[in-house]
Amino acid sequence: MLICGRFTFDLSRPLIMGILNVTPDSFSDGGLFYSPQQAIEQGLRLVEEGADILDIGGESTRPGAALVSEQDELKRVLPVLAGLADAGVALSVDTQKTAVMRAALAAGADMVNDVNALQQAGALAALSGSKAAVCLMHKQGDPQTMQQLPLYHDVVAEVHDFLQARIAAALAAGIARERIVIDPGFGFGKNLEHNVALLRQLRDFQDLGVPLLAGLSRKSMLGKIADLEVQDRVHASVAAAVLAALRGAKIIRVHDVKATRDALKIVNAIEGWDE
Ligand code: 7PJ
Repeated sequence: MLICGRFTFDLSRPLIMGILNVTPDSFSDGGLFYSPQQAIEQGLRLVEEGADILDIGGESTRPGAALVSEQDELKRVLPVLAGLADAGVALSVDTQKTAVMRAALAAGADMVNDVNALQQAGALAALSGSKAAVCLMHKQGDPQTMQQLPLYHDVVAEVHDFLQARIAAALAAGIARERIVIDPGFGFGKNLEHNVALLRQLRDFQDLGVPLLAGLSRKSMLGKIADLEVQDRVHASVAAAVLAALRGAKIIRVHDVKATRDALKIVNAIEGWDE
């Protein structure tokens, strides 16, 4: 079960989180700028296509991305939250900033997706007093430099232990276990070998006792394996989503909601998961 603000999900089938970027530099949207109004329209399309959750991001976290000020991030995210409040799906805000978390939760966000796993000062406290879900993601280094030389002794063990420690920190801050989601953070300070090991061994994270989110959509590991440019990675992304679902992922974060939904309907039918 996952408590996610206004929603409670039973997780009897994997959920689809549709990516909604309100940024000028999100790599896999090919440099498209989504204004808040365009993002709201795109969000409604993703709901039509079968998204269960929309992940609204006003700060690109891709490798090498520019930093965004708190004011700019709020100017991007808050109108989209308001515009999609009645869309019938859970609304997640993708941010690392405590102040943005506080403002988004006050504006009704159902979830906070933090690639920094609530490590910024005040972030744990910002979440503790709400009913919102939180995604705690692993990364090594900062988006500006993280792909320069990712180094692990045992990537699966190290990511596992980091997530275990962040779950403990969240629980200690008063965030109920039923609100916590974890994510190994594909591509965040990981080379191809690291990413392959994490997806291959995704089941090793199930012992942490909270739902797992997987974000593989259009990522460079898929391009490297199948020799594909970013705009041609839809089929590879769907394959990765299916693999993640079969290894226990309960939330799949994707750009291509319709394609992923179609594929997961087949998975759900064969695995006997609820539709
Ligand atoms: C992820 C994310 C991910 C979570 C991004 C992109 C890069 N949040 N935000 N997991 N990736 N939780 O979408 O390709 O993998 S931004």
